[in-house]
Amino acid sequence: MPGVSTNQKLIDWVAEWESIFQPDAVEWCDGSAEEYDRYCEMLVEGGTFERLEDAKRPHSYLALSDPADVARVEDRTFIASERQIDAGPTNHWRDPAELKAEMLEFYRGSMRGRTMYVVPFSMGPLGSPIAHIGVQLTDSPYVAVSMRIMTRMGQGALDVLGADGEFVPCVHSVGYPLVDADGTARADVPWPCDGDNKYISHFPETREIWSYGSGYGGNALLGKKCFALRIASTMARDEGWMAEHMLILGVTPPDGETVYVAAAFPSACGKTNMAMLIPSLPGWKVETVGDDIAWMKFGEHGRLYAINPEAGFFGVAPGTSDTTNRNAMETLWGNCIFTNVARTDDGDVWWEDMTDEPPAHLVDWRGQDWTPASDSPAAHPNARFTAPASQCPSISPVWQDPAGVPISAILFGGRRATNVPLVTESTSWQHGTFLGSIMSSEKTAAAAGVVGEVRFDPFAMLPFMGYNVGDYIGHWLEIGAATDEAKLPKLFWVNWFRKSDTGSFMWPGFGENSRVLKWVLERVAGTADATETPIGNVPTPDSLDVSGLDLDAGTLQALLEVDATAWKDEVELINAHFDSIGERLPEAMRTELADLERRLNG
Ligand code: O2Y
Ligand code: MN
Repeated sequence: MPGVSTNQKLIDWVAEWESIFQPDAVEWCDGSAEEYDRYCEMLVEGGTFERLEDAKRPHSYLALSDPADVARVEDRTFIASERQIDAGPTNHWRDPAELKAEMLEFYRGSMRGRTMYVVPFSMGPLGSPIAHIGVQLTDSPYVAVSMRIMTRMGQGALDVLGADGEFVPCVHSVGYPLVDADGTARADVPWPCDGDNKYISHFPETREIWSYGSGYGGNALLGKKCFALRIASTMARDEGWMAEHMLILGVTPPDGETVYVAAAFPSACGKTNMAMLIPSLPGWKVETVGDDIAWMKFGEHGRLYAINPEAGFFGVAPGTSDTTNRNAMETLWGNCIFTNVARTDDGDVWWEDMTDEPPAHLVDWRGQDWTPASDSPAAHPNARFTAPASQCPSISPVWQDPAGVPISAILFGGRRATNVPLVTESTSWQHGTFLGSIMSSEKTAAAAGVVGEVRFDPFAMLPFMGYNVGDYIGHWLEIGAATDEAKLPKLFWVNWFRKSDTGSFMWPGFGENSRVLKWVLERVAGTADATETPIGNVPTPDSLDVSGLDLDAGTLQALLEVDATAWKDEVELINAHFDSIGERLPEAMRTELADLERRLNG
């Protein structure tokens, strides 16, 4: 029903793909509550959704995926640029024309017997100058309803697009036609996909996304990783802004002004917990603007303003509890979609560590009976909740402000048992860019100061850069050169995971991380002391507020220590990491490394 849009480019594009996919019907999604309920009901009837008990989890659904379709597939994620060097050493490169020809073989007729949904969406508040519009074609109503939670989906996005607006075209098919080329029909399944035959393809030069074969998460909800990070990072490079894998917080000291902080964390570093942090420090307030992605553009007076381009949370369920993340648990009271968690006998959901004691009986994520004696987890480790951000008790009052929030500090995190202090302030934007480029996690637990296998994940963007990692680091330097250094956010490196010689975590983490935020804000304000070290400035023991914490002076010293001997080994690792980035690594990063080495040598 093209009457809902006057955008001829969009109408022609939809018609072109209709002839390729050959669906039985085309539906333009308006994003209404009535439409959402109708699609959910259809998903219940088709066996994809089970409605949870309204008394327990109102207006919520459980989906169990095909066991072959449970996570993002990095080895099937492609960056298709004309030249391989533009995708760089960290992406799977494909020739765009070849990849399109290969995928078209699968796309042709892949929606036979199905409906093609036209899903218009805005990444970011409708009409925000920082937001952008996308349109996803999909044969998955599960994707359509998930996109309504995760984005501003429907007629509002078409209205912003207008007759002449630009959109990022995203095409998606689960790759399970119900009628074959000969006209033979087959029955649908609860979670259609195409086994291991998956393609998550990005064409950064033409700003297109083509996804095939998966219905899960980042593979299928194309606004998230595909658009808001891989394609947007390319748009940002070309247009002078930033698309980053960062949460956004508003932090308010007692009787103080709110300061906005963005933070990049690789997976398994407690990013969602940090995004919804409940501060332990009396009188402090932490509010959530975003939990995963930040788009930042220069606003008035040369400062960076950030929006959360998403409207919902697609969080990992296992491990989420009232102890680890009470705000997330409260967000999930209702209006949610749960995927691959377990179902309780009274029609609610459960996952590992949600409660101290597991229920005596569950139906697990594979649809099998489960008891605490079972030898596999009840929920898949990558089981997810899809929840409206508006339901989060800590949601910031300005999270939908079209102007965004001014960012004063950016944190780079990682999971390091050794070497990396609790918090380190960079000495300049260039030095901070260097710290972001060496973000890393240790794979194996370290004992007695032995470094485990270190995996670098620059800016927590390794799987999400739409172009060459060296150019990406170069873009950070260009952003730094685009305004006065004083107007840029201050850059910090944080590590909640440093271990003692006996192998236990030295920092309590969770709400206590507000103490680190306090020091960060005080450094931004110029009121806290710091000690210079070869890697940057760390708190003086007195400047970090550890009042009321059971933390002895020796542990505090160990948390902040920079061991020059150990760091010389680290320099070797960084050297190898930089070698792997190759010819596009900005010279300034080699300079920073040489300067670090010189400082370590005293
Ligand atoms: O497995 C997936 O498809 C989800 S990946 C994801 C989801 C929400 C936030 N972050 C991520 C990620 O991989 O960084
Ligand atoms: Mn993420």
